[in-house]
Amino acid sequence: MIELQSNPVGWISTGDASLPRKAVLKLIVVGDGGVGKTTLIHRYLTGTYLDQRMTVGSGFATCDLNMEGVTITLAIWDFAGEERFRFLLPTYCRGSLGCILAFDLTRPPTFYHLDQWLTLVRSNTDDIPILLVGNKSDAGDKNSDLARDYTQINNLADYLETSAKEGYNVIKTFETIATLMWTRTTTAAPQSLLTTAT
Ligand SMILES: Nc1nc2c(ncn2[C@@H]2O[C@H](COP(=O)(O)OP(=O)(O)OP(=O)(O)O)[C@@H](O)[C@H]2O)c(=O)[nH]1
Ligand SMILES: [Mg+2]
Repeated sequence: MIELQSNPVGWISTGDASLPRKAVLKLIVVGDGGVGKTTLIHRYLTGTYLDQRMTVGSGFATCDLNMEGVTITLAIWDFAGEERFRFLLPTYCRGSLGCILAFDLTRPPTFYHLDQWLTLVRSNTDDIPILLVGNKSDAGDKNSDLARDYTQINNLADYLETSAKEGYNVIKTFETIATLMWTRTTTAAPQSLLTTAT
């Protein structure tokens, strides 16, 4: 359904004047330091694994997706997980339409810190879909039951286990959240959140 385009091809006409021809959807990626957020994004955008250094402040990347015949730009904001950057989060959340909330399957404390992240995201966004991701499935124990319970109790969109190292479920993760964001945007969000290219 969604096609990653490494070279954006400009306009795709939908034939429906009511739909924007190009939209920018802001996605935030949050979770404790070292859970693999930057590695996941890098894997998704390049298809390769690269050992990452700690993010300082935030990182930013975009890619174009084709959603129901409309080209959308996914603007991916990669937030540094280290505690000392936490004060930046409210600003960083502004205008976001979706969130990947990640923890590390090899480090249980990163799971127990999810509440803090959720509170921060929810108090600075407007009821956006949040996808829970347990990363490093190549190295950690599966934590499905606990994480699925957490997903349900906290009304999160879904839970996926990933390996940025091996590429497991990485494309699915970004496709899932992008689809949720697109659906939410076209059905509920104010049109002002869509940037129509001219
Ligand atoms: N085994 C394994 N290691 C991973 C995986 N994903 C990331 N890593 C490693 O985990 C370490 C941290 O990854 P980062 O992507 O820098 O983590 P981050 O969440 O962006 O961390 P901050 O920028 O500090 O918030 C790196 O050494 C990665 O190579 C994975 O799926 N499996
Ligand atoms: Mg990082």
